[in-house]
Amino acid sequence: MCPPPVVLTIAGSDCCSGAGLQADLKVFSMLGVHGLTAVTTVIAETPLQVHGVYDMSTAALKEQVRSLLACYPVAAIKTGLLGPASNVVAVAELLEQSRRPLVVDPVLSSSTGTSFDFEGVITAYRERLLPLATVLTPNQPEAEKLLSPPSGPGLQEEPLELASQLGSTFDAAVVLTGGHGTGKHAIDLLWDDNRVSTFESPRAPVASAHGTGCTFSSALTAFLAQGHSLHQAVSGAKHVVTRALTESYQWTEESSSGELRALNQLPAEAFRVPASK
Ligand code: PXL
Repeated sequence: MCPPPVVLTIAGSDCCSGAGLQADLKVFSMLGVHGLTAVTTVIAETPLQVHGVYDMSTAALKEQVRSLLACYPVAAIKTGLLGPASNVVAVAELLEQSRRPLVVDPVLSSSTGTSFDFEGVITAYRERLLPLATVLTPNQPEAEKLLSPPSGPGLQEEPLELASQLGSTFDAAVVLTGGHGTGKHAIDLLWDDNRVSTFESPRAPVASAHGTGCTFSSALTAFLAQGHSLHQAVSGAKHVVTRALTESYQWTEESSSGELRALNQLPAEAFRVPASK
């Protein structure tokens, strides 16, 4: 039997499995690629609350990535939540010589608003990791932070302006994801070497969405590893997230504050969508 393409996610552990490397692995296996994981940080959380953050040592992170890259024919790599700035730098050092497609999802906060923007992280992204990326997948707040001058006022640009500034600054394609907006449609914008495409879906009627960014970027990585074009891969990844949102199941918290939602808890067939033409 022909082995499937291999992908590596370098990301945090989300113990409730809606986001992080657990979400990535589920998406990878549903899309038919073999997923490897290097853990950067361990997040103790439930879909509505982050309880604690426990970083891996840089040595542990490096050893995971090094040994995996030495052993497997890795076709594409994604980074998610990396933890402290030292981890961002370590990952950049490890991937400097890599020629594989690199998807950087610059996770700077949880869906519930807990900041992961630790000291020096933005600078480490800007100076070390973003220049190595093939494609960046920030949401609007992440794009604004990555482009804001250190300690200056926050940027408030139009999506197209943000995507083109990021793309031309770091010589990468950019997918600015639109899930954080409020309009009737969730619009993702792809900027690729001055070509712009938009991908639109009706905004899913869900109260809270945990793990959409990870689901999107891991699906994108899987489709790239399978040899799809960037445009096809973005279109396919958008489809995966839309299905994940509309078909996610939920639990109701017994105690106080209402509903818990977890993404990716899907029947396998929901993920069996080929990237479109
Ligand atoms: O959804 C962003 C995210 C990414 N990665 C990990 C997380 C979270 C959200 O909390 O825990 C590991």
